[in-house]
Amino acid sequence: MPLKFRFRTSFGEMTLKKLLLLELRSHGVVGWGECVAEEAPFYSSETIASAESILRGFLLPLVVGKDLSSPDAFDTMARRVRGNRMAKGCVEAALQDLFARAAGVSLSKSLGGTRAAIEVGVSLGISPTPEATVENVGKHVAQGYRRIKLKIEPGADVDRLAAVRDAFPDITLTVDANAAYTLDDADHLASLDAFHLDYMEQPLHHEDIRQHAELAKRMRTPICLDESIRSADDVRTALALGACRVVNVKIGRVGGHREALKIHAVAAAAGVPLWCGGMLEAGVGRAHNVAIASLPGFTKPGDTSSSSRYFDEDIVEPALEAEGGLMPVPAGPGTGVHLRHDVLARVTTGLEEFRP
Ligand code: NPQ
Ligand code: MG
Repeated sequence: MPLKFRFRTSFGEMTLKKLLLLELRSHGVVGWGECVAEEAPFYSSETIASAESILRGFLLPLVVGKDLSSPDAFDTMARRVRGNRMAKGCVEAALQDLFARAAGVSLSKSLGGTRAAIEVGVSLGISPTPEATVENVGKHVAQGYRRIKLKIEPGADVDRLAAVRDAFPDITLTVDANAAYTLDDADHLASLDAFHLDYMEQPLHHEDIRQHAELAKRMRTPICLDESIRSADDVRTALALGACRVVNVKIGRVGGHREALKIHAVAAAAGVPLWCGGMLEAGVGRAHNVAIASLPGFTKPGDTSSSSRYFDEDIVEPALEAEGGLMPVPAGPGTGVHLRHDVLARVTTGLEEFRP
């Protein structure tokens, strides 16, 4: 699906979002999952193609034609497959949706959600100039988003932040470096304390929790980990080392809803705030994000902004739209959204069917 704007991060720019959707059917009930891998292995080592291969060869055979008592049964079997969390998360998503629909309850409720609407922020790609950044921030502040996150990279940080803070002294502001800095940049990163950021997301290497703990000692701004957190155990490690004080939860990155719930429990016990990240999902993935973000531990605004910000047309109904920075949690069974098959047909480039 074409994106409405160029999204630039420290690892590149994108204009087209390729979707991998999974529909599972059982006894007349359907469930939908959206794999959050990208085409390129830049945010994560997984790609759409690698996920397809793992789904076909190893994960779908665990569910197609099988009698599962719950989505947890899949998670338990899928443990034999190492890594490939986005592929696993996609299957679990479809199962969670299917089981919730079969039970006639909303996915939010079946996961333990307590909110009727979630607070949302927005993630803004790197703009060419500080002036363009301020303009983009202003537009989204006017739309009511509860937190503005700026993507940053070396050479596009202090100037953008100074301009934005000057124009908007009181907004809740954060940055996300997608691992673009090193510990050698610690003094520079500490200088961003001046901008009173709510947190700084994933400044250092995606596999290095220890270095984030070193950096944390050298600045006041709390660190939020994204890429470095793949599991509840990673959260335990990060908290034990003092590497972060906030956690970004992405269902796909951690391998599914069940692992996200484990993180929710670890964070609750430690009093650590969570928020739900985003992967430029279309309506299926976005609806799963809304459901998980309705849990009580998700106390900071997430990246699940309005679908219309990204796409001219989404593949689901009702549209997932925020107003005044609040996005309603659909109350219907499962994710509470259904597929717009006409829109889907227009963007579909391939279809594969698996039967027992
Ligand atoms: C993040 N997302 O929090 C990610 C990174 C990201 C909304 O900032 C295609 C698919 C391109 C997923 C670029 C946001 C992407 C992508 C960036 C995810 O770090
Ligand atoms: Mg991030």
